Amino acid sequence: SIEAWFMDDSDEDHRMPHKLNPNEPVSLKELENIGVFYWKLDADIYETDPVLEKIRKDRGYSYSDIITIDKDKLPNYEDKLKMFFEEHLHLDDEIRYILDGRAYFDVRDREDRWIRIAMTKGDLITLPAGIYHRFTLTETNYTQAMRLFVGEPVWKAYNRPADEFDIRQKYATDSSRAC
Ligand code: KMT
Ligand code: NI
Repeated sequence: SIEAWFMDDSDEDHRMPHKLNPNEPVSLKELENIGVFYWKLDADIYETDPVLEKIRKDRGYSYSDIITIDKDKLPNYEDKLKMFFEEHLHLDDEIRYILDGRAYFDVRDREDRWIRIAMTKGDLITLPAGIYHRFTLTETNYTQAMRLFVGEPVWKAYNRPADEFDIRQKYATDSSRAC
């Protein structure tokens, strides 16, 4: 299953785990309560996987591409990673499927604490529109991820503060989620 935890306050290298001491794990249920959903798939067969096909069909994820985040392969690697690690939100869900390597997605909980989600090969995650989050590589400095989207992709990120958007208000007040 997925591993997630509350982060410490240290400013040291953000590619380190940043667990509290003692560790305070966050369960899948707690992630669901803030609108984050997760599947474990077989990334070795992503091109023909019927389970992935079904998720895509059920949820309307018509668009996909693959991003390789590697110093030698990604144009403007440093700038992009810097952007990804700025706390931001999107007006649509962020859907990522890790095909190789490792990554951290950090999301804010209701009390504005950072939760770090450790993603490895085969992990598919959806972050709801309007949630504040950020992304970083781990100490292994490499990942390859499928980016999914409903319809034409919109990559625009709004750095915090971005509370004026309806989708942010909707996310923040959504009563379908537990308190
Ligand atoms: C985002 O908006 O946070 C990202 O696209 C993260 C990098 S994609 C693996
Ligand atoms: Ni994002």
